[in-house]
This record gives sequence, C-alpha cells and structure tokens, in this order.
Amino acid sequence: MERKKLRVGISCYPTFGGSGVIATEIGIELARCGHQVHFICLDVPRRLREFTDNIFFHEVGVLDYPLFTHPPYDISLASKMVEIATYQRLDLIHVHYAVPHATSALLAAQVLGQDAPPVVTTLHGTDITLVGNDPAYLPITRYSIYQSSGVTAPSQYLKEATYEELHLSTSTPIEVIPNFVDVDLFRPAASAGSGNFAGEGRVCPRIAGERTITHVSNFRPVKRLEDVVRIFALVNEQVRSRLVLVGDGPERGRTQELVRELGLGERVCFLGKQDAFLHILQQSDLFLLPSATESFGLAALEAMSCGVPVIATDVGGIPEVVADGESGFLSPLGDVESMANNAIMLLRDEQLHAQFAKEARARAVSEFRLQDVVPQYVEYYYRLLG
Ligand code: GMT
Repeated sequence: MERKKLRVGISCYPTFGGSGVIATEIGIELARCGHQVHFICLDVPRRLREFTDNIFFHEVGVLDYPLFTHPPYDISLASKMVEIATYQRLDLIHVHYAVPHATSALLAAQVLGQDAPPVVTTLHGTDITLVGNDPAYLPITRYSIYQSSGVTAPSQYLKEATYEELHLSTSTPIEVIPNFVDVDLFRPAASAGSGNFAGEGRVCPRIAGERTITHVSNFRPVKRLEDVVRIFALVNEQVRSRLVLVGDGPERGRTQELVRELGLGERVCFLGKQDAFLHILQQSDLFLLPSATESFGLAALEAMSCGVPVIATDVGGIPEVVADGESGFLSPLGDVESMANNAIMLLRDEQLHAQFAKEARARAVSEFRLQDVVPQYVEYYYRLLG
C-alpha cells in the first residue's frame, strides 16, 4: 500500500554552509518523490536553483525596531512556523542546525498545542561543538533538543559529542543519518578540461605540468586556513602546484597576508564565494581539509565523489567519511608536515593517486549516495508519525 505523501516544513540557514546544502537537497529529493515541501527561511536557500514542483518558499521577515540591537530572528521564525504549519497543514517540521531553529520549532509547537506537527532537529556541528555548548546558549539548546520529537546527527562522532558537550541524557535517542552527495552531479570530469578558473575578476590559469590543490570553506578559524597555506607551501617546494581557495569569511585577510609573506602570491588563487565550484573540484588533484573539528566534512565528500583524494585531519567525524590510507590520508591536528608529506606522496606517484581517486569515488557512491540516504530520513519521518 502506498503511504501518504507528507507535507514537510524545512528551516535552515540559506547561506553557503553545509547544513543549508543538506537541508535543501533533502527538500528537493522529497519533492521529487511527491512530498510537499515548505522551506521556511530568511532567504531562498542557495542550492534551490530553479522552480521545482512541490516546493514552496516562505520568507521569514525579521522586523527591525530602533530599540533592538539585534532583531529577534528566532521569534519571527517561530511565528512563521505557526502560520505555515496551520495553513499548509504540515505533517512535520524538520529544522537544520539547532541554534536557534530547534528552539523556534519548540516555541511554535507550544503555540500550536495538540495540533503541533512533530519536530525533527538535525544537528550539524558547531551548533553543538562551538555555539550550542557555550553557556550563552547551552540550557536552551539542550532543552530544545530534548523536546524535539526526533533528533538526527550526520556522524557517530557528533552523536556522542552531543551527549557529552551538552550533558544531554543518552535516553534522548539520536539517529545517525550521514550526509550525502549527488553522485551523478559530483562525478569525475568526463574530459581533461583547461583547468583555468576565474573568480572575483581574476583569472587563475593552469600552467602546464602543475598540480591543483583545492580547499573549499567558509574561512572560519575552525577551518585552519593557515595550515592550508603552510601545507601547500611545503608541497609546492617539491611538486610544482597551485592552491585554489574557494569561499570567503573572517580568515580571508590573514590568509592573504600569509600568502604574501611566504611569497606565494602567484601560486595561490582566491576565487571567493562560488555557487558553481563543481568544475573546480573536477580539475583538482587533491582536496585539503585540515580543520580543528568537523562533524562530517561535506566538502570533502563532494571532492571524493569527483574522484579527488582528501588530505585532512583525523578529527571529529572526518574518519567516518575519509577512509585513511584508501580515499585519502588523515593526520593529527596541526601536523602540517605529515599532511604535506602525504600530499607529496600522492602527487608524485601517479598509480597510487589513481588508486586513491578510484577508492574515493567508490566510497562516495557506496556509502553516501543521495538517493540511498534521503530515504533514511523519509523512513525516520514515518516512524515518528507512527
Ligand atoms: O557547524 C558549522 O560549522 C556549520 C555547518 C554548516 O552549516 O556548514 O557545518 C557543519 O555541518 C556540515 C553539514 O552537516 C558538516 O559537513 C560540517 O562538517 C559541519 N562543520 C563543523 O562541524 C565544523
């Protein structure tokens, strides 16, 4: 018997972060399968590229007033959730990133009373490890997670970190559903390509024979951009390469300064924020992710899916994504030399590189394929709805 199609409200940050990407791709896949999806966000999520049947967008308007230093987004979001849940008869609300989305959903549920749809909270990373565990947010974040009808995390690591860092009782079940990738879109390049990229008015041409090392992030301290540059500097001494940096954020200025200081200006391209960085991944030889922590590392998975081996730190949920010594290499946090040596080894040995590229792609396809993972969310929804 065919099960009832669901009406699902989704709230997320609509910006470049991985949590917004995952939320949007879940929504698109749900809609493709005939469910009705209502995005309730500050803005249209970046990856909601085009008009799609069954997808609706409801903008959360945040009213400013001279008295406010910061207009209360969480209250505006909760109010919008109440409106959409009521008038669109939502079966379920799925929020991504606990702070403050889980709290807004809890507030909305309290207003809706017995008509409230169940709330699923997907934890993503810093909502637990950097923000949610701060005393400024901890008691409310913990309570909002505890009050959610269902809680998911993209890795076993984040599940355990949530119990530990938020002092949440293990009697609150957390379902591990990994992040995923569209392996049909993120796939190895069909042809070699020019390898020339452009960004922010600057062209970043590939010089014959040089290798391309890529890093994609939001340039926050947790991404350790200094390590990215220092690893690259060591690699470039041995194997002529260029470093392609995609993204922007608070560490951009300091990173540019370091690049100048090391005399690497000609070898490092800052491409800024790019919606379409797929072709950059496809032309890359290695992907660097020396983060201080990652609940998962979605950017690394997207690189793997394009057949790009990953050089990363052995922290957080990264080992659940990158198989050390197979689809990439993992090193202790801050061990720039080890990461550089691993990169050099892969770049110097074409056969080894090809083997890692193949393994990376195979792992992305077998473990993290969008069409295999999103149904896990759907099953989870039906389970909660009884
Ligand atoms: O938590 C963050 O830093 C933001 C978040 C995001 O929105 O990009 O990133 C986290 O969620 C991603 C999607 O689940 C994960 O792939 C990232 O590893 C995770 N970031 C961290 O844990 C630092």
